[in-house]
Amino acid sequence: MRTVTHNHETLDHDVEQARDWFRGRRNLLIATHLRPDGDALGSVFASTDCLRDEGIDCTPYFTEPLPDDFQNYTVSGTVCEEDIDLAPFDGLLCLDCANENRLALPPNRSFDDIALPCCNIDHHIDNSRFGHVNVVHAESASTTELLATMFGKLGYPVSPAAATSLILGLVMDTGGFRFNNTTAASFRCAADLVDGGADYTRVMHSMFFNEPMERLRLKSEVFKNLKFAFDGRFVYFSLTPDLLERCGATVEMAEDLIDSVRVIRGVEITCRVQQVDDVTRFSLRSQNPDLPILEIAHKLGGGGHLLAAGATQTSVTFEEAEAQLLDYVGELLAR
Ligand SMILES: [Mn+2]
Repeated sequence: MRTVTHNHETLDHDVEQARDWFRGRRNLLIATHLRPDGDALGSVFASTDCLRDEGIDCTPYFTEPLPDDFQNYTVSGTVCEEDIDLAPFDGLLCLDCANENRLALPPNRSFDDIALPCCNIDHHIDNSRFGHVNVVHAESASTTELLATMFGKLGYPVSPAAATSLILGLVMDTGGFRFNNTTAASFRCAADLVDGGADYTRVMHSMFFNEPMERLRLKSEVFKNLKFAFDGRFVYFSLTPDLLERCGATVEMAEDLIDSVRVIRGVEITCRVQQVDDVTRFSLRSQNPDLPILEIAHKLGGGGHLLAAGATQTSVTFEEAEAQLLDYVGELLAR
């Protein structure tokens, strides 16, 4: 299996570069993608814990309030929704973010004008390698799985709290080890993290047995209004502020609804079309490795993983978005 060997060698090389990069840093700003999910948050919190233990000051930075579900996982010194003085920092650590345009950075700052040495650690296959040092490994089910591997190779101890954050990311990006990005390495990683004191019970309870009634109401409305096409192989639904309001639900509650819909028998491709003001967000999933919906996301101007991707467009009506989507999905299914 030459590719596997090659990937391991590349990963070892990248991790060595990261080792040198961390050695030269005293004070890091840690950032992730906009609308952070469990993997993004788990990556930021675990890295903060771990790197602080290595004597590096760390400031986790977010541009928006953290989703309720994840409030209990935050670390001290987290900065949310505020401007921040960048002068003290000597490095920018970017986690779980495929390119510099998706980064949640301090207001009115672009990646270029921040101009800090940057280390980019991620598992998206289409990562643009925008850092000075890049540890990109698409075979990892989550960025936290990659971080766990990396911290192991670097010999950085992982505290129980950091292990909990790492398993949080792994659990969320694999949908509780259900999605087909789950590998033997994911299970080994999870087992090692539980050995290391990760609170798996707490993660599973807070993520899967703790649904607010408003979300279930929203789910039931979404299921009532699903649209099917191509003999049931494609299912999609729209989310509007109106619908959220009627259910008393928040945007964050709608985040993983697509994973409830993709379980329907016979469905191969799933899409959520979310409209807020002038912005339309597409979230796409495929159940079939031969139907890489990443291609559709790219056509819509977005990106992601082969079988889980998304895109954002402005100034399109739902009807236009729908027509475009049916076109692209039809082409993919016809292959
Ligand atoms: Mn991820």
